[in-house]
Amino acid sequence: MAQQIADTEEWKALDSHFSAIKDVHLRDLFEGDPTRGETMVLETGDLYLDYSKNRCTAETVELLVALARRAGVEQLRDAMFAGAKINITEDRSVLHVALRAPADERIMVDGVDVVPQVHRVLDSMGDFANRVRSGSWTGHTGRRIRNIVNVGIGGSDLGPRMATVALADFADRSLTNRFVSNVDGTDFYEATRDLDPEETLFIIASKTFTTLETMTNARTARSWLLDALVDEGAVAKHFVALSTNTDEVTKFGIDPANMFEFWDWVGGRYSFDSAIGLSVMIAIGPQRFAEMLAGMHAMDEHFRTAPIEANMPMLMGLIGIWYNDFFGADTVAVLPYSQYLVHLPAYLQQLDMESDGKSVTRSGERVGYQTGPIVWGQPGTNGQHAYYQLIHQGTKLIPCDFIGFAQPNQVVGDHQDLLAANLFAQPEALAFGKTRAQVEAEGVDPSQVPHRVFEGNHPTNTIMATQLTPYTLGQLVACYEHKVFTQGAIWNINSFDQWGVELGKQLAQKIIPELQDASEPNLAHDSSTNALIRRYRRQRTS
Ligand code: G6Q
Repeated sequence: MAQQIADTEEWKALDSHFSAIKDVHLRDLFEGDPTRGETMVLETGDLYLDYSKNRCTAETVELLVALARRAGVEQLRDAMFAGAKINITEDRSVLHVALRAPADERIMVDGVDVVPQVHRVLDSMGDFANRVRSGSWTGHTGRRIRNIVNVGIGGSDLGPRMATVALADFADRSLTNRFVSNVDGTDFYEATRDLDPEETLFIIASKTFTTLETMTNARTARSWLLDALVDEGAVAKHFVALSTNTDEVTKFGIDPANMFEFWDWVGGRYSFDSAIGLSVMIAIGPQRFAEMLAGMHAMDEHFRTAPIEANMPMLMGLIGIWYNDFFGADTVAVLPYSQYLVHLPAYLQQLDMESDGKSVTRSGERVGYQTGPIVWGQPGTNGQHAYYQLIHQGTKLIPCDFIGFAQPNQVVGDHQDLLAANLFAQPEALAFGKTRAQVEAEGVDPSQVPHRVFEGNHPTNTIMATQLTPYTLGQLVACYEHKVFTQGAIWNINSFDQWGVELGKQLAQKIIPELQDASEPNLAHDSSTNALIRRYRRQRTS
């Protein structure tokens, strides 16, 4: 078996450092170095990262940086930017960074510069978005389009959904945006029940154009439209496709002229800045979309050029590894103090868990260490009145990323200061806690004391920007993309495939006829699955 990262000197050095530091309290770290709140910070573009409330010293960071060097993170990063086929199990380049490259850059895939293709598609998306926004693109009956329904799932849903809501303050409010992803028919029903077909545009977003859920919803959308408009010719004015698969788009009945293309070197969960972002572009306009791409590109440049210890995504990745692999933390909470970022945790959940939820190395050996964490979260302050209890006083170690902004998008009374006060209070409480002596000094009944003690020493990052804008959202998303990359590179796994989603899909295909056949099927599953199918068949028809 080849040497794994956990067998290296660098990993072992971290292991012994962990034994020395694991019980050191953040209170002591701050007491020992009262300036760490000002020095353990990084700033790039409009993002400020305070990583001082982590259970790390300068030595920890040094050892983590050495680990990154040993793992060849910089080399793999450079290979990605150079268009090398680092997605080895699918033999593909990984070039979401090309989607936000300025027009004068050159990025080669198989001897072809892909940057002009990217800008050609961005231009045609821009034309189309402007036509919809201005009302010059009308529906079949000449009415203006007012409703945009994105039909897609996974990477073709979560990114556009997250960004459309995140940037609502920059959107044309006369347009309604809806998202349909689930094959549960109620998702389609609820998204369309109050819409007028004459004013509705469906964007069918599917890289492969074969995904069961999306194709089922797309066919339902087609029937929904034609039930009202009757004429098949209406499809051309009410359906566009975002895909890499022209043949399947044509077979579905969408004119390839209404297809916005992307490429196999864009992974689904890395695609909302490609044609998959058309719904976002229609909402906020091409100019704002370009600002988002500029924010992503700025972070790409930072990731590509900054030394590891001053590289925000790399450092966040390394700190994550410190908790995941040495402290044994299983999860990471992402807690945006912005209601507009309500879908960010779900978006990051796919980005991280589908990328780094792997258990074999790039050469196929079982890993001897923990890989990707469970990612979860919701906007603060809501979570404070729900699950923060466990983060503060439970038995599990949950590193948290707090994300917030200095200026609100909408000034509403003094809400912003209340929001920000909570954003600063929670990491403070998590880090420093409340000692037994402090609780006792409050004159609390002795039997109550243990219940009111906060042990503290819960690690957090705080990420701040001036305001939530397309640019800062772009920076933030690219930062997390590269954080996930960094971790995958250290664990020596392929962050860019997702074979783990295949088995369930295959089994579902086998089960569909077993649910629908008129005659009792001959079931050959395990006894549990067989019994569930039989019960479903009985209940479905009774
Ligand atoms: C993302 C995954 C997955 C994918 C969906 C939708 O990285 O590959 O979430 O985006 O399965 O696939 P299509 O876009 O092909 O419909």
